[in-house]
Amino acid sequence: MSEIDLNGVRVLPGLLNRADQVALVEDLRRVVQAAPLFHPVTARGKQMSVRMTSAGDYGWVSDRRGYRYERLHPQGMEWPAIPSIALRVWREVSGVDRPPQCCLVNFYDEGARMGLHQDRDEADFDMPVVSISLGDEALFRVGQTTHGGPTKSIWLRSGDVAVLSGASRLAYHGIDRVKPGSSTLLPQGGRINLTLRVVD
Ligand code: MD3
Ligand code: FE
Repeated sequence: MSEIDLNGVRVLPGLLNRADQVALVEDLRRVVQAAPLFHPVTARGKQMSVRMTSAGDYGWVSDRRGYRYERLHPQGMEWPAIPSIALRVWREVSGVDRPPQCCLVNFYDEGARMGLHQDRDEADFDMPVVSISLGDEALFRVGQTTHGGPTKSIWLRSGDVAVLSGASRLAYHGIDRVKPGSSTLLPQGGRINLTLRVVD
């Protein structure tokens, strides 16, 4: 499988085979049962179109108080364990010895998107972020480490893994749109993105 470099973002197309994708979705059903998806609200009170939950020691939350990592789900329960397939991907591609402390689960249904942003809520930017895409194809955009520079785009497909490290770790990035009906992995359609992170 040929590796793609998009402004320093390493994309590994189809790293996860179909059987592993199916098994990972099955694990994620258990994650979502234990820690329901919710629409985060920004500090300005605007609801995000992406629904989220997390697995691991920490989950990422956003509400009127701002965004941060928390030990507990907004409804008070502990986050479930990170699925073993996701941990295996981290060991294969992250290049670090530490395990991830958070697996953020983003669910995109038709029309959901994520505006350009940086990921800077983690303590150590030398720790990579690893992303796993499942389900419908998504148009991923990555720019520079400063706002407003040139950007490049690529379609992320089910089974693709992206590794964000080095300079790309602080690059602006986002999801412009999801292509409905482009994958048969999720019976109800939509897209799931997992991001594995070391938090503190
Ligand atoms: C590039 N998620 O959860 S994953 C996020 O597809 C997020 O749901 C998108 O951005 C998604 O914060 C994109 C790929 C990704 C993740 C983290 C990055 C790309 C990144 C951090 C730095 C640069
Ligand atoms: Fe991000």
